[in-house]
Amino acid sequence: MTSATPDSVPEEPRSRPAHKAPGDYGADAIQVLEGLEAVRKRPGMYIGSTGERGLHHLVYEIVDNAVDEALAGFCDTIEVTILADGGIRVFDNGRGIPVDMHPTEGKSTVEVVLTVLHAGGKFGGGGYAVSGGLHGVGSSVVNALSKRLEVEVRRQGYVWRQSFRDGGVPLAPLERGEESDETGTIITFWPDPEIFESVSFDYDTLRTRFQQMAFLNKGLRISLSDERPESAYAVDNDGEEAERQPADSYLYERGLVDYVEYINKVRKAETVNDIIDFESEDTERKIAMEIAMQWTTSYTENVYTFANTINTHEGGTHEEGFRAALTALVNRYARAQGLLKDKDENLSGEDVREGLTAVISVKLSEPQFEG
Ligand code: 0RA
Repeated sequence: MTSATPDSVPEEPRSRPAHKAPGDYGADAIQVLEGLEAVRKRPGMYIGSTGERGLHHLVYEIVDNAVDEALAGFCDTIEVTILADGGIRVFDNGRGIPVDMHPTEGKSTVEVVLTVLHAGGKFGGGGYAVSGGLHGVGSSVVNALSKRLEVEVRRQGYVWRQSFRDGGVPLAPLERGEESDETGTIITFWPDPEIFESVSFDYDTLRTRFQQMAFLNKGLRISLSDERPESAYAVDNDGEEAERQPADSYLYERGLVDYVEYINKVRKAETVNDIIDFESEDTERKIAMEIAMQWTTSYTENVYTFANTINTHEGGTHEEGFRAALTALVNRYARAQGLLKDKDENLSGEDVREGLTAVISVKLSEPQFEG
């Protein structure tokens, strides 16, 4: 292997991993499996935990890649399906993962993306890759932690397919199938029950996250449906009993404005002004921010902040900057309007934010997260 060796894949020793790899494996393939084996040995380091959160994180990793396609302007639809047998299918209508031979790895880029750790960072350079994947480790981690994974890519006039088993072992190279003039990616995976405490996805956990992602990425449709038989619920169609599978679809053309409107509606808050919103982007430094806010007659403050679509519960410089700027601005305005006299003290930050609902979203290409 040449200079393309991912930093997380140890050069030595080259011992054979515990996998039962079918066929003849050369040194490159063994190194790839060692990378994936490292993920299987310490899943927590890559996805946080092997509990509920870690399990759901697998879905977010794949969806985040699709969201990156949307942010780059090539995708407007993501469909997630919980399959009848408990697997997860993620469809997006982006460009599709590149199918050509990778220049240094000796296999298709699809296979590289799905088997080489940190592959995500090596591709699509220059664009905004700013959705919230944990450390951006991506699809290969999902493959490593799945007992089965199937990828189907529509690109360059054809449908391309490849299958993996037991933590990322390819059954065969990427195969070219029938013709197609569409583009997009479908990744279907079945989490490994030997790794996770449970492999049962919670519909509402996924639904809530996808609604939030739709608010934070205006114009992107994200749908979720549940085909598991036990999830069906009874509905009454004009006196006739019927069954329905859970399904939801989210698309917000106004993004954060829709988010603030939604929050205040759910809270049944009485609003006092039209929603204020603005956005700004520094294309050179590849940073962007968007804010929407509205005051209500309630006494509580509801300020939600996101960095690369991850809820930053513990605040950060984006939230501090917002608070300081808002307090200074309102005081300046109040003095200019004569609402505050020279002898009056400034309004405090708490005064200014009383009853405020705001959503702040920043997108950065090189985020620094703590904790
Ligand atoms: C590598 C490079 C490019 C796109 C992708 C990967 C990609 C990955 C995923 C995962 C799920 N859906 C995806 N869609 C795309 C850039 C493609 C190009 O330059 O044409």
